[in-house]
Amino acid sequence: MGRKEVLTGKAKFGIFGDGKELPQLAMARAFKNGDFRSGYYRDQTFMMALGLLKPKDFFHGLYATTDMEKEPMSGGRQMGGHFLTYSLNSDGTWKDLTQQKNSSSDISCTAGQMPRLLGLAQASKVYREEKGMDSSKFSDAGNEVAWGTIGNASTSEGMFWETINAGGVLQVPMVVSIWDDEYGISVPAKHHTTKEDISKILSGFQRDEEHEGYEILKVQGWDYTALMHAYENASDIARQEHVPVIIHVTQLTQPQGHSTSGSHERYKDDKRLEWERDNDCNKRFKEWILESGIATTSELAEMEKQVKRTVRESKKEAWAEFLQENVAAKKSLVQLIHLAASKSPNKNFLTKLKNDLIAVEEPILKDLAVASRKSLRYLLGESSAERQALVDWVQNFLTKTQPEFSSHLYSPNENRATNISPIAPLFDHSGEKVDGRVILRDNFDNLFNKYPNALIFGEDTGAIGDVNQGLEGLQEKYGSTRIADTGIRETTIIGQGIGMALRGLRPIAEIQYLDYIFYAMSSLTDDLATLLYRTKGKQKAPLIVRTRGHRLEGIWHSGSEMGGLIHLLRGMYILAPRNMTQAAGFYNTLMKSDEPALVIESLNGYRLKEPKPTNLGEFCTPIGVVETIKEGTDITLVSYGSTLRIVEQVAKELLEVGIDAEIIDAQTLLPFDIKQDVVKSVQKTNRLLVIDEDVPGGCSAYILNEIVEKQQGYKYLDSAPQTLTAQAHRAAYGTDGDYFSKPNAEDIFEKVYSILHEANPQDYPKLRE
Ligand SMILES: Cc1ncc(C[n+]2csc(CCOP(=O)(O)OP(=O)(O)O)c2C)c(N)n1
Ligand SMILES: [Mg+2]
Repeated sequence: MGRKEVLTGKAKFGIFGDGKELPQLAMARAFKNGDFRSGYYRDQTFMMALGLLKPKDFFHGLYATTDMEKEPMSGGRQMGGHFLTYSLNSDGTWKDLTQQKNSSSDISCTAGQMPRLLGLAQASKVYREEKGMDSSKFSDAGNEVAWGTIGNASTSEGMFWETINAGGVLQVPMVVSIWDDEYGISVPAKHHTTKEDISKILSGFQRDEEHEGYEILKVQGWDYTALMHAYENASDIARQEHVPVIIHVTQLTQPQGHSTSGSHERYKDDKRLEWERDNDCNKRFKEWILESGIATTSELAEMEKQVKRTVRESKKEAWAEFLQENVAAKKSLVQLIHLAASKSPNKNFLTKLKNDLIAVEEPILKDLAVASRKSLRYLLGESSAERQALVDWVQNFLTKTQPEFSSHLYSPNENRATNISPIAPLFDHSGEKVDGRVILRDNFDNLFNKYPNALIFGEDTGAIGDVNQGLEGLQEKYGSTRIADTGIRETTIIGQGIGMALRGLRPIAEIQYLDYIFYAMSSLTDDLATLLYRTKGKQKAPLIVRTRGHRLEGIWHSGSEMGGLIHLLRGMYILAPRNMTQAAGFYNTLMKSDEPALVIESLNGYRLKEPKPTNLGEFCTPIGVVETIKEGTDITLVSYGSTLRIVEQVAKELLEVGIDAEIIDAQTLLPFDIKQDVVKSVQKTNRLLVIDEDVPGGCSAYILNEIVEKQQGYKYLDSAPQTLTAQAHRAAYGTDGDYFSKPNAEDIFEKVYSILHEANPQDYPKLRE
């Protein structure tokens, strides 16, 4: 029935759980309150079995109804077949997750659910081991299992293997079910899996007497009693022993094909089609029910009839609900256009518009937006009350409708990161200056003391206290669960963070160098950055990602690629502190908030001396606020991170030729300057140069757009606004490589000088021809 909705044009795309029903019933039976699912689009039966999804909800998902009350899985933001439960109250505070069955919100990227699964499972382990925190809403002594599901073909993805390995190392309570239908859309197993058998090739992960590892179970997907045993067994092993389990569910089918985008007859031969017909898990389940005398043929026939009726009614109701408001809105809009037409010289055009709208029997929001907005073009220059009524209608309609598609990119709640009040760092009179890394270390010490649910992990993060000693000695103090080393596996480091943050912990995931964050980019952009948005505020993962970058040398160590990050990570905060006091202040602010962020520490700043604040762990650097670090009158220079140190040096040199530059530290790249302070500087200097070490058109272009377009800086400019960036390539190695790849002091000096030369060649004669 769902497929038909796509064929008739009511829905755009449909993907369903058919062929995979029976193992999901077994999984639902073993699933307990407090447990979490991290799965994919086939799991509708599991969701329905637990009462977390109703047939009507499913149809609303197909129609993409924007009302979350009606389409509870994403309010129309995701394709249907992507599931979730609600972890948050409407004010953004946590529900008691131990009292409900939980599903993290699905994403479409195959295997993208795996890294997060690791963290969901690890949370149980942390809650079992760490006694000093209030875990009452999240865990009962770590007795929760994280249940993963994945298609057989998706086990080809690197994310799958990385997660499996990490799960074995960490020994966390996760049960990974592989729904094996021997295909991935049209591509058969021989192209996906060595030996065409995923559990066979995973067998090296099987635990034995000498080694920890996995329990690996293999079970046929139509065999209900075997499935029930497997799932009960898996649940016990994972829940009690915290040993991960893999359940390879074989011999599943995919009736009709992968999705509404095509039939499976195109790629399965007659033999396979016949096998699927004979062995579909529902068919064999039915045979087993009859053989066991659990029900009679007529009882089952009656049941099927009733189910069909329920689904048909649900479908009808959902479509009626989807249309309800639109139909009412259409009625009022038709009336308004009619009234406006009656007085207008453009009556004919407006009447045609009205009639076209009347003809749309099942209007969607777009129909209403197009007709209403177009109608105003025919009323240009008129000043009737009828026109005004239409204008008001359009405004109201857009104000009400746009948030349905655009809300919750960031938190609408009180503790949104940009709402956290700044607290200045305090200094005593000793004037003591210490290495930047000491400020970070002692600030982290304060934070781990203050927040018992905070933990940090990454490559070299634990025993040695990170590669720059910003966590020196903290593992001894807080233990190896909270200050932890991980394997070299950026994607699952982020996955650990996402999963644990979803379960109430405050993880800080460390990516050793910025240039290696790209290994984890999919989990960051697809999962973390979209989480609040795609759940319309029903789930949150306040994960802090810590990394170091800027101004280093070499293609994979320069740490400059800010443009890529700010574009892919909308939904996160991106902070580029120029020194370790600013960085520490950002961590303090973020811990008070509950939103995800990326903090890029300045790699060449760990050994630079800074005055040590006395209120460590307390002072808060504001997010979204720029800082003027030198006042000046002739030009505004905007930069961030380590490049600022060069800009500051150049500003002194510029004074020698009579140019007094104002320097502004952007500090926060996402969001940039929410108080719009830069334009105030431009009003004074009338000239603007944005300097960074990213590629041309990268982060500097974004900043320029913010100032010139959003802040309307163009009004105050007497010279063309410009950017000064690195070369278009990644940075070459060594001092010379740096000098000739990234903007250097001479580049900055000459660029500023050339802007003033152009404006006033008399006072600033040509520097070089
Ligand atoms: C990263 C990524 N690549 C490709 C796709 C397109 N795609 C969606 S489902 C699918 C096949 C998945 O097959 P399998 O994992 O066996 O699951 P099944 O649908 O058979 O249950 C593909 C290629 C995707 N969603 N994500
Ligand atoms: Mg498959």
